[in-house]
Amino acid sequence: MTDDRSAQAPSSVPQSRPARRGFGPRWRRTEPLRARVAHGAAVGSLSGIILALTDASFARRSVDEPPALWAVLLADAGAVVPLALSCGIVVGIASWLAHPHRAPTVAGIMTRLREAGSGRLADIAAFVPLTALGLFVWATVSAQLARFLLALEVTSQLCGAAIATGSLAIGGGLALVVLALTPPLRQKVAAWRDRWSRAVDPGVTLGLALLCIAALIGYGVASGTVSGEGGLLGIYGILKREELDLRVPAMLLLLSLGCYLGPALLDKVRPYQAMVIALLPLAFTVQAGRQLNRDVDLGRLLERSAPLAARPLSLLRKVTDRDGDGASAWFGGGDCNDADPAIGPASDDIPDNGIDEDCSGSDLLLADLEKARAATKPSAEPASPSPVPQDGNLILITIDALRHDLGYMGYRRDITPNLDALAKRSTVFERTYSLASYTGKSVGPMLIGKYGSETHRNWGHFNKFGTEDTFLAQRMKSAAIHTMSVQGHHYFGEFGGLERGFAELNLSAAPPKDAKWASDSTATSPKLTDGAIALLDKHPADQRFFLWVHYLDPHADYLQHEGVKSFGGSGRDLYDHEVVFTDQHLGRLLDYVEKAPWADRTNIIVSSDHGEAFGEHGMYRHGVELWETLVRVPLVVHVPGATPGRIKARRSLIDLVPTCLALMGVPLPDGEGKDDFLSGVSLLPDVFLEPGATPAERDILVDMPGGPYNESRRAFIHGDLKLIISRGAHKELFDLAKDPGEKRNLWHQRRKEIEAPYALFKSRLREIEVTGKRKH
Ligand SMILES: [Ca+2]
Ligand SMILES: [Ca+2]
Ligand SMILES: [Ca+2]
Repeated sequence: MTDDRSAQAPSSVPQSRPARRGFGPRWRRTEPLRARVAHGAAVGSLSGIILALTDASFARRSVDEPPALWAVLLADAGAVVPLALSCGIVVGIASWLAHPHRAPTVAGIMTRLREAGSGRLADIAAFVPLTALGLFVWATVSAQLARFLLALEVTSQLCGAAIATGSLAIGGGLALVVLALTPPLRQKVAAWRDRWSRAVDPGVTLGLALLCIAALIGYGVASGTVSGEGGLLGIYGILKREELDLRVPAMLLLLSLGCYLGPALLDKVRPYQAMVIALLPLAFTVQAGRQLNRDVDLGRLLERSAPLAARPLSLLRKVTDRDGDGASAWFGGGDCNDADPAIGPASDDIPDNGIDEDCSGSDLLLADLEKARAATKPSAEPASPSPVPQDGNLILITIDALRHDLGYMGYRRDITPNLDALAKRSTVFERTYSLASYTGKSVGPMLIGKYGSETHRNWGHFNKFGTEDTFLAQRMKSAAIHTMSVQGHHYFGEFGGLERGFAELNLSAAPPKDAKWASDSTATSPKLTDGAIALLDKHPADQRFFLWVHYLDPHADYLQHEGVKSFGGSGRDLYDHEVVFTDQHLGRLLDYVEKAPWADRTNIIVSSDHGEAFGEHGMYRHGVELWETLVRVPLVVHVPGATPGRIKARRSLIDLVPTCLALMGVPLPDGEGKDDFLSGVSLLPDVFLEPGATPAERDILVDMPGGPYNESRRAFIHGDLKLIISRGAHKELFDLAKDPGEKRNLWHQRRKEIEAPYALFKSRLREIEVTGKRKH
């Protein structure tokens, strides 16, 4: 008997020749690489269109009045097809290396598995499902171990080492268990063969094991909490988190799987035909290049809400930016002259030179600028404010991620009884804006008294600040005021400058210095209040003091606290529970202060560093954007002797430092020093506003410079118009009075109302550009 097939075939039949290329056995024909790549690319391209349909549906669902499906689909496909096509080519090459003879199919893979197990089928049928179950148990136990270790107050290196070691040990142990269980299961499988012949099929046993794993995960999702509590399988409860977005990994996985198994279906299609099928959908990309120029809002919709199209769209803009000014002339990039880097949407428009440098649609007019200048001339100083006690103290309380819509603002739940009581005897600023939408870009500028772009900072996500900038505590300390800081996180304690000027720093509530930063996994409010009371207890009685406490608990992760009112186990419900918890401990501090002998000369300010989103604009948590929910914060200013009141005019935390200095009688910088200036003004005229008088309207700037993980964002509010500028270039305009949800972009209709006021405001900023390696 011979296996020499070439000897049996006519010599003229080409497939009988030994293969010259490829890694396959020489006696079997190797499919040309170009054919597999062409087939993979065709499958990728076609899958891209199907995925774009899903992606476009996600994008449309995020807005109340979505554009037509076909319009979103066309633009989405334009961005997704090149990505899917590339994926098809890469997977095609990988599949050819793994299966050089023919494209893989599920049936083919199973056949190979059975062939490999020939004679040992029962072994394989027992080993394969046990391995799958073992991997599942390993992943589950390791995740639980990590959850347990991350909650401990140990350094992140120690924690990482413990997780790695524990996970390896668990893996080793489980491998032994799988090996030990294989022989008895093999015997069972062999015994079952008499009753059910397919029992020895590894495909069947693996399928049963996967079903079993799916059921266990399903049970874990149903029974676990969003923090992963609820027994071993409870860890899968974290899949219920609203902010967990698995859409992109799921779509990429499906795409890769399609590109891997799809080429077998195109067996009969010639490579050049497949290539035509692959390249034709790129017409969508060419089309999207123009379509997104006509409909800029559609581009913003894809950037913000299309999980898959956002990244390739940004890449397409980058590769089509010819003059390197950061803006493309295509895909809604907004560059009106892509041959001149001085002209682009991020440029400043020089007035009256006949050139529209910022590509807004018209040249800026000097007359409009003058009109804006005249409108912002400071009005006459209000009547001198009621005397602030000259022997006063100041307690500044900031609460991380605290939304503005609290109890005293009419929130439906009674979550801040203690803060509400303070608000009743204070001036409440109802519309206050933070300086950015996340801590690392908002707290520093707030305590320096300059906008983010004006600070001397590094290119960090959590900025460090140069010594050129003077912090509030430094100014207080120079005025012989005793300065104290109580913090639950090292960023505020000894990282980048926020500690400067504090004579006493209490970090007893903070986890270890290098514990993970992104989330807040331990409760700190009790220790923060204890720390603050301890410092106040022993502060020198003959010295005036400034105390800053930053509470952290409302920051994600949201935790459950025993004995505290509960509203539900996730999302806003759990956040509200954290706010109640924080308010209780804030209440303890306020009670202590009220009973202190110096209570009637102690000013108290409560505010926050940014808001928090719960699905508004499809966002959860904070950062990235500057929507109202992210940047509106509470501001309660209690000045003993001042009549309580409410200020509805918009205000910014840029005014915090001048207000604190005015309250404490510390002189403001004269503004003559190059770096020694403050960009805000004191809020005391509002605190001591005459009855019936109207507080002055002021423009608001929320200024979040770019960093390694965030693009630059700026919001400028003039009257009721809010201009949002993304990456210095893309502009959107919303009318907050008529459209508080910021849904309808009015840039093209009403840009002239805000262009000159913004140009004027920008010209007054003393910006410092900081760049660094962009991470994607
Ligand atoms: Ca350009
Ligand atoms: Ca111009
Ligand atoms: Ca212009």
